[in-house]
Amino acid sequence: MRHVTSMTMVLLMAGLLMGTAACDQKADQSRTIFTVEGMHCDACSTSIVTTLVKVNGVEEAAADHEKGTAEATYRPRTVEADTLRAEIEKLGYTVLGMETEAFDG
Ligand SMILES: [Cu+2]
Repeated sequence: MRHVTSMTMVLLMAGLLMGTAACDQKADQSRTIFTVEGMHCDACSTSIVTTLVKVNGVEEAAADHEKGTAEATYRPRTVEADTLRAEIEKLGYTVLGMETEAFDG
């Protein structure tokens, strides 16, 4: 009986440790889709893409002035979505929304 109890404890502790590790670990890659107000033509979307890809940590960027969206794939350990939002707003556009998804590996 004693043995069973300690085994259960060990399993519980292992579960807790794994849970903690998963929470601390940032994903390797994130993608954020920005809803952008103020893009009117290809030059607008191009300037957003050009600006985003220059940011350290950004791996890919795209923008669509017809849909009013821009998106970036980046390393969340290096750069945050808020930084990218600030870069877009520095160009004179307004970011109305952000949606981020994280990937592992
Ligand atoms: Cu334009």
